[in-house]
Amino acid sequence: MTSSFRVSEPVAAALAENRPVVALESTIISHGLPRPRNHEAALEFEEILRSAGVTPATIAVLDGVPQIGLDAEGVRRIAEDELAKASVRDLPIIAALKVSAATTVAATSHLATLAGIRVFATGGLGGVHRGASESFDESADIPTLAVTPITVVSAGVKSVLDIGATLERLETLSIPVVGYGTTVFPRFWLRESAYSLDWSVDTAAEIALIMQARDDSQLRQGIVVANPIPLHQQWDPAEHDRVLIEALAAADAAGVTGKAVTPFLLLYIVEASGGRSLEVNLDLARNNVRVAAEIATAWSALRA
Ligand code: PSU
Ligand code: MN
Repeated sequence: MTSSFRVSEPVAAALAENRPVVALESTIISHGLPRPRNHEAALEFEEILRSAGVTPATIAVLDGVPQIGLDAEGVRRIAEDELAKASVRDLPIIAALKVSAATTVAATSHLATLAGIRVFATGGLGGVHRGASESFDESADIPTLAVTPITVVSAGVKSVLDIGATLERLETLSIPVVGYGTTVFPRFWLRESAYSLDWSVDTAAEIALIMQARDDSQLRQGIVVANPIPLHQQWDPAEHDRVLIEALAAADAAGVTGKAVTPFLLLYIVEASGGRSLEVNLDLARNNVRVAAEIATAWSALRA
């Protein structure tokens, strides 16, 4: 069997030696953050991991080949080039046609799992969009996590989504959701939503134990770690509510559909908030990367 993906030298060495590795996605860089901050962010997320003794594995598809771990030129490409946005269903097509693409949470989870990586940090998960009972717009992130054994650290889902419906889908698909230092599901820019969680832990060691128990029970599902932004860093709720209503109306008026919806909303909100939502987005993502580093370190220690 020939390998359908390429694992970078540092990532391969870390995995072989049971040293901690954290996967990072590229859609947040290519389609979720404005330039040039996206390039700085991609480098910074990797640096946060390295300084915690964790090997970063930023994942993207370059010229048809899935890359598990990027070099400096690869990071530059996901930040500066016009890349496609690839979810799982796009992977065979972009591989065959030798296209370059940024990977969503779903595609990143799939590729990281193929490479043997167990922990992944992102900003927010994709979920069920508002009006999904009409549009059927549910991110492939959710069903992919039902069949992909990765632990993904996110600040919940963006408040642009239908949070209640997203949590119902996670329940239906039997995907464990654990609050990290919280009993309330976070909504990305804001620490809390109206939805409480059944389970909460305070340490990375407990998440590692949950991962081990998951393996022991031979479940196929991944684990969602809901890591809220610290209160002092969250977005002002009143401004958030105002901009959100405006953004949803703008998406509706522009008639955006399909995979363009999430990038449209995110970039609209950055502009309509005068950049404030961007700072909050970066803070919550850094915070997720730090927690993922702790979890990957605890996982390596547990297996040692
Ligand atoms: N949430 C963010 N920023 C992002 C995304 C989600 O805060 O950039 C990206 C992730 O890559 C996620 C994708 O997997 O959007 C979901 O897109 P869709 O809703 O089209 O499935
Ligand atoms: Mn969608």
